[in-house]
Amino acid sequence: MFVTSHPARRLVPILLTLALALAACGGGGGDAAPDDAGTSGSTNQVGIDGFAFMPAEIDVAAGTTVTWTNQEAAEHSIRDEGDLFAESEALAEGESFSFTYDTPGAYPYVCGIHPYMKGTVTVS
Ligand SMILES: [Cu+2]
Repeated sequence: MFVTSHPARRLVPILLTLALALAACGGGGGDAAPDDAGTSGSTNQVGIDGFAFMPAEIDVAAGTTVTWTNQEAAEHSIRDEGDLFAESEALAEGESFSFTYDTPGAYPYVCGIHPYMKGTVTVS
């Protein structure tokens, strides 16, 4: 029986697609380390990963908007320990919550879902 077309040729694009898909998966599997993760600092960006705020303690100037971004699959929220703001929505992976601190002071907060997750924003 004669084969008039080359089945192998049709496979090439499929194999290329598979190879690209595998490469993409492999590249994204690692834990993405924050660019400049310190234990504290003047950043206004707080990541949430490994059931912890990173960094947990930050110092900002009055008027700074602090943004928390959940970087893991577990949902988290932000709840001020005082009555500065109401608890955020539960943040899914990749979602953020922001609050602008206008008054100097130390403002501890927790995750409303996991209250053992603690952080503090110190405003000067
Ligand atoms: Cu949490």
